[in-house]
Amino acid sequence: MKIGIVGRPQVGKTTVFNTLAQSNAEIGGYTNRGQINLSTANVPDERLAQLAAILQSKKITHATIDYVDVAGVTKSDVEQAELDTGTLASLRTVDALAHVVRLFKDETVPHVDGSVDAERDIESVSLEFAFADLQIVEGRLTRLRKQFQSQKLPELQSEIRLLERCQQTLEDGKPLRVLDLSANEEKLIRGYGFLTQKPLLLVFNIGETQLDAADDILKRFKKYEAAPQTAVIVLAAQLEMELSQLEDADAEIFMEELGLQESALERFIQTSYHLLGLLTFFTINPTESRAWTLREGQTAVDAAGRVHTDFAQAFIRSETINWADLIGCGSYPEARNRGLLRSEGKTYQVQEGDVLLILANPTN
Ligand SMILES: Nc1nc2c(ncn2[C@@H]2O[C@H](COP(=O)(O)OP(=O)(O)OP(=O)(O)O)[C@@H](O)[C@H]2O)c(=O)[nH]1
Ligand SMILES: [Mg+2]
Repeated sequence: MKIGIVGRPQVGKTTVFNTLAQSNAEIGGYTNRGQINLSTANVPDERLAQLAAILQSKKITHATIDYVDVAGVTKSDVEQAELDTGTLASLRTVDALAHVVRLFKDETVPHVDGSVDAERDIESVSLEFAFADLQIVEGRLTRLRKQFQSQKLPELQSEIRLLERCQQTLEDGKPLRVLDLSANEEKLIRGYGFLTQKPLLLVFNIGETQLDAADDILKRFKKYEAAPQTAVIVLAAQLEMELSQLEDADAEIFMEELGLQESALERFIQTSYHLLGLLTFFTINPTESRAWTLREGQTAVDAAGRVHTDFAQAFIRSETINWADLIGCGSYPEARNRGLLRSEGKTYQVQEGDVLLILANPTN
């Protein structure tokens, strides 16, 4: 999974990036247009170590998330989108956008628009992205219409119709997320990587002094979740970045003092998984215990394909058990004795927390 971190200039994007990716990218200076920070981070999962203990796995491998941190989105004049092509290209490949919205107040960090106004910032970034998408739609439509004049192919016509719908939606000031697309239509436009079609996580960045009001702030901005594929979280990025740089024991003491229950990292990941409809399954053996990511609704065959491309074709069945049940039994033989180990076939929909022992018979 790849997440793009976006937002207005100087709102704390790189601070959020450092927190999530446990990274040390420079903060504070205005990021140059086109400059991109990239990092891959483990998805923390306490279940893994417990599962690894069952078969004394030599190695633990976490699921990972790739983070992309780009320069601030500034207002375009109508002629030229301010987002440069390199930034756009790297955002087009992400699975979701995390839009950092500034709520913290700090005189020493001036806001480009002169004041802190979350709703205005959300509006201007959405407009910018809608504008970037619209440019692609219009460019493509011009070419397709020309092509359609010489070749009256029905598939050209359906793509033209679909892009016209996209154009209308964007011109109405709406993101492409609102479109109800069939699987086929979805496939037709997937390659464009439209920004306003990507699931959106609004990350409200509060200051340390606003921590007590975090719940009220969350309530105030929850309304954005009424829009399709949109989720909201509130976090204190600077504080969380400092926390993430501490040793575990010190971080725990610090969190307790501040009355924080779980780190923003965990909340961010949970919300992202939920937003994207993702789940975690595990494979364990003496060599390695590993966590994997799958989409809700995907089957045991899809899981097999994630583990090894050949396994999807050669899939026979999967010995399956919920992770907590396996821990409760302490071993596979005991799980079998208690009848908790199920044999599942190709069409089985993998569930959150399943441990899969995939049986496959690759021919070569
Ligand atoms: N007081 C306070 N300052 C913060 C907070 N989060 C970020 N900052 C400060 O805001 C400034 C900008 O932070 P960055 O993380 O670099 O912001 P950015 O959005 O990546 O900035 P650009 O990449 O230039 O668009 C830095 O001086 C941070 O220390 C916060 O929660 N509270
Ligand atoms: Mg930055």
